[in-house]
Amino acid sequence: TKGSAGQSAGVFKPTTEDYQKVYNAVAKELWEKDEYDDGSYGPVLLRLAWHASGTYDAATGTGGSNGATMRFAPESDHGANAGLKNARDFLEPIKQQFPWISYSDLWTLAGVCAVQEMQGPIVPWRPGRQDRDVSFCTPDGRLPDASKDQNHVRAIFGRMGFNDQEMVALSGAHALGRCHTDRSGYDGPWTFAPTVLTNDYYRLLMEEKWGWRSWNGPKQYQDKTTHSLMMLPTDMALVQDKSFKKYVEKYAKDGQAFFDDFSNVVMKLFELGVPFESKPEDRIKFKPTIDDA
Ligand code: HIF
Repeated sequence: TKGSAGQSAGVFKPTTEDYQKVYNAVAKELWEKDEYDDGSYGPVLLRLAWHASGTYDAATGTGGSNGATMRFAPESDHGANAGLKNARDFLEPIKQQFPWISYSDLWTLAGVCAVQEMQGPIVPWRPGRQDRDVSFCTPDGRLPDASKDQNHVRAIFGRMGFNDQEMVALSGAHALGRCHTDRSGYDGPWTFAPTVLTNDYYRLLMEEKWGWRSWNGPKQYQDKTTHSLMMLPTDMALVQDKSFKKYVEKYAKDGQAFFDDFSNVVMKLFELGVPFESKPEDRIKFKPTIDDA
């Protein structure tokens, strides 16, 4: 068949331009649906892509973004994934519009789009993920528990194959979005501009004074100046641990170093466990739509 976009899934061979069209469609919805939460679906889309990818276990090669198994219970019902239905539902009309893309490629592409449209760095991306059935759901407990310390952070991200520097570089994503009492139980944003990616997360960790919040919810920190920002115990672990802290200092001082390292580590996260046929040099750099907004 002649296979134009969206016609026959088996024959159609999408090009870079076709993937850019998907990117543009996600970006358009992101900008249009600006009444959600702090004014953007960007943070929750990034969290979906990360939770899809962060189930990876290097030792067994299981989990990761390949498969998009969070479409199914039990994985969709894992406590760590509470609230991510918002992101999956947001992407459903895009999937209908471009039926040739797999959910697993779409979720990670949308994560890249969210980072870039929230003024973050370009994150090179490549397709090749295939959706898998419910039998590929990962067991509960692979995603991090925010109430824990640096040993837990190292165990979880070490299992995926990350080193200390990469763990800290990734963590800057908490500049974005917020905690919701009806999802994680925690409450509030990490920064004052939760829909723009900056190195503010590191700056606040270094420069702000933090204390325990007194409330009925789970143990979390609040800033002593405005009482309107939060840090999770796992966030604070990054300045309580010497090896982590040196990278926090670095990224607090150098926003460009953060962007460069963040781009690399997010790219790596989204590719964990994916059996690509393409080569690293085939990665696509999507053009952000905010350049011409
Ligand atoms: Fe998060 N994260 N994350 N996270 N996360 C939450 C929200 C977001 C952890 C816990 C939480 C990363 C690491 C860790 C985002 C992106 C990333 C919430 C709040 C919790 C509890 C959920 C809610 O209530 O809605 C823990 C324990 C992590 C390991 C230390 C990554 C590095 C920072 C890997 C990452 O990219 C984003 C974005 C959000 C905001 C979601 C939103 O809906 O606003």
